[in-house]
Amino acid sequence: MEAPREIFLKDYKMPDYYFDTVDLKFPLGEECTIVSSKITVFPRIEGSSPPLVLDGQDLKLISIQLNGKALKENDYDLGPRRLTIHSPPSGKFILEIVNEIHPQKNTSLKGFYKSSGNFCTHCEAEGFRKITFYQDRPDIMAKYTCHIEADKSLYPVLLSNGNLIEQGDLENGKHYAIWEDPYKKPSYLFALVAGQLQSRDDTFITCSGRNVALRIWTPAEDVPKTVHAMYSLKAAMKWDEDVFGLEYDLDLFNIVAFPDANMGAMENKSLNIFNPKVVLASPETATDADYSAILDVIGHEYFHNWTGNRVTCRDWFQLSLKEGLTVFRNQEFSSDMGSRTVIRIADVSKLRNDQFPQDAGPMAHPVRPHSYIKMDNFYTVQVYHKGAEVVRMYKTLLGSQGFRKGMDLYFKRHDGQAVTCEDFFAAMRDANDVDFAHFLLWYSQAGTPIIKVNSSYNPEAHTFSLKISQEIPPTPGQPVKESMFIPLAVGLLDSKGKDIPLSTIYHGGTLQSISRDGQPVYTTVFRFTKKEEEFVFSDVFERPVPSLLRGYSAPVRLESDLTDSDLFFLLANDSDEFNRWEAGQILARKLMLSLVDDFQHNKPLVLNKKFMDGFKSILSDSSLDKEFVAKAITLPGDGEVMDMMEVADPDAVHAVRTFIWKQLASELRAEFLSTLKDNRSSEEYVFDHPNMARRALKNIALAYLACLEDPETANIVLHEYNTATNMTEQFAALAAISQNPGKTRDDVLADFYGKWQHDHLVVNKWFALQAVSDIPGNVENVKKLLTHPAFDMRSPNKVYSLIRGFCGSLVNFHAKDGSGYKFVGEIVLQLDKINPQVASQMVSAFSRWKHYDENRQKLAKAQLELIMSANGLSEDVYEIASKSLAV
Ligand code: B3K
Ligand code: ZN
Repeated sequence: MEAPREIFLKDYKMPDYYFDTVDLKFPLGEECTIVSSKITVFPRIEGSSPPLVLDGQDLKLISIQLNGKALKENDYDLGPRRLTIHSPPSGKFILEIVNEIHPQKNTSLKGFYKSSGNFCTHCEAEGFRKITFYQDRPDIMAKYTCHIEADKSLYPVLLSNGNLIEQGDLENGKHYAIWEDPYKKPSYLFALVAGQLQSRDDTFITCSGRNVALRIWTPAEDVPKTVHAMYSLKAAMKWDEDVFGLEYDLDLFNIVAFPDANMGAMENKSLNIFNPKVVLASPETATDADYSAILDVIGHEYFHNWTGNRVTCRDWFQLSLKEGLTVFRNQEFSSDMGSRTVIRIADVSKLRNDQFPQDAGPMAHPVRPHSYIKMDNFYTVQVYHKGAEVVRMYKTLLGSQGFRKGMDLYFKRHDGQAVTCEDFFAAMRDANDVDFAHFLLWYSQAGTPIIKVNSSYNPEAHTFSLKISQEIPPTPGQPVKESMFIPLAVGLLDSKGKDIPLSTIYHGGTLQSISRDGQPVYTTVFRFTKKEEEFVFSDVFERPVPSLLRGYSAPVRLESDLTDSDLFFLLANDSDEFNRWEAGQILARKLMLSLVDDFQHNKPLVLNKKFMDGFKSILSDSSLDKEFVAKAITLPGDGEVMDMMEVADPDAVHAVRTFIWKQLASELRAEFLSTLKDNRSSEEYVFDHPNMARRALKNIALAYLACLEDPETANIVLHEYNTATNMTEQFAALAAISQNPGKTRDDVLADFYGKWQHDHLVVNKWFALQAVSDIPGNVENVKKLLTHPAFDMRSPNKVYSLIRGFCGSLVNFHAKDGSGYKFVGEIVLQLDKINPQVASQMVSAFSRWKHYDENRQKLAKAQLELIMSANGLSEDVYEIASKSLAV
């Protein structure tokens, strides 16, 4: 094996050759597949003929021809990763290569593989090189045809990108299909699927009146579960036309649900391939969260057709150009289809629980990373979710119309091209004629900015001042940081809780008017760009309570001088619903951290009465949206709380959470019981916001009640489980029951498995629920589950449920005796032999080992060292483990 090689953004060079057309042939065999490719090649500089270097991995080369002439062995060099053709002809030429691959043996699920009897590809990133020799980089965009031949009874369905231009029968029970994609694309968007599949068919009429055939392919028995996916696809197609004026560009759009996949989904041109968990749903088997994820992910992959496929990335460092933008687009889509506030809350919670911790640890990297060993390790929350926040900031700064103008210009300039984050920035800037070059730092500087705000009111001058400072903590390779361009949305509340109309602001030596065209303005966006700045509102006639960072206008940590009573006031009154929730969360975070401190000093834990009253008033406020209430009475996640601690203490966080949870449940028992009663419904399952909100509120009440462990509530929860008519309520009741060890838990878990053992997706939920359990000593149960007949280490979904689930347990993954770390360390090494990409996701659980106490540091470090010393370690795991140890 070649030593792991780090690739740097600064080393980017334009390719020496471009490809124009690519014709591929796949006669699918039971032992192996012989891939033939015919590529039209032309040099970037006319007349030059430098060596042509092709990527290729795990391929057996059979032959190479240039312009119809076979190459001799000394005309080329074949290494484990590359094929170099020494002296290609100058000018345009035809390159033909034949090679052999073994999809049946490919357990990495990257490139071309076979699973559950069907063939499938996954090429992003750098996976096409496992299919054939190619310049496997996104700035090589070409037009493809794909000719597939296979046994007709075993593989009746043959799919690839673009349009089906020919199909027919061959001798010996075989058949063939030829697909042609009229759009140029990079190799990572190539796809091929062959197997026993059936489809749900529908049609979408585009805004220009074209009929697009829509097909969702699954094994026959799952077709009934694709109704919601089809609804989501049509909604996404319409939304992109309405909001961005983007129309689908072919007459066919295929989605395939393929059982074994490393990730959620893949946006291959006109042939999206999905993990079934984000396609298949029925009320009996999928939860509201699953339904929402399907809407989100179907939208995301569809939106890639423009943001990713028509305009793609120049190189992999630019990944956020397509991913950050497309996540932003699917967030907006889901917000328009449901509740904007609730979606925003969920997105910000994800940032705090997952993105902030990564940005503060050894794997911190900018939205546009500077280097990678294995690109697959950089499909991260930084690139996706912080990247989406960066796109959101353009919109906050430019307004909806300005943002749309920028998007229009981006497509006008770059359709059919492979471009960079600067190109996106330039389109936004030029379309709006604004100057904010400083904003580009968001792409290159890692770390979460800390913003401090101090306020003061001058009753004589009627001015209200906000003094703001920023600091960005050091991250690996970036010890010193520059100040960022931070859009800070601010409003002011009067003593009655109403928004104060904002008239003028004094900043940087000038007085600027805020009100526009005589219309009152209640929220203004500061452009905060220096280390320290002051913004002074005038005409403020009473001391206001400021509502800062409205809608979470920038991905920062905000520290302000707001008092607890200001926060309770905002919780009760802010017109910005997101900030109402936020005020409650700040209070909850403070409370949890102070109780953690008490716990660590062996002080008795006491729940602040004001907090409980605030909680109670939210719970009983019938004017509030029910899903908002459910979110508001949910405590900040473990990841978020631990991230705020100097030394993360899983035992203390677990003890405090359990304490608050139980206290609230017992003090508000009556309220939770009536919430439960008021939100039952015997109506059929409907996926819409009011019904989801009702179920969310009912389910959280149930979870609180279950922790009381008294016979009456235990019976109520069991009754909910037994009478539930949909998975959202059944699974919530199961989860509530499984908090408490004992016979009821065991019986209900067994009953649930008995009911659903035939349904893989439901069984995965059952694995995950047991894996994440904080019941002490659960590592033994999880070990047992590894041998359960339904578990399979080769299936990523099963590994994610059981192993990643286990890593989420404060008590058991972080067990003081090291049993959790040892267990996961061993699994990483086993998994690495099967599927390095999945293994590297599991090793990431150790990344923040330095954030824990000395004992845990020692135990986790030992596992990382053991992993590093293993023979034949994959580059994927090597990169995460070595970077984790390097801090
Ligand atoms: N672009 C794919 C991600 C591929 C993952 C590669 N390891 C799905 C998506 O983000 O849409
Ligand atoms: Zn994506």
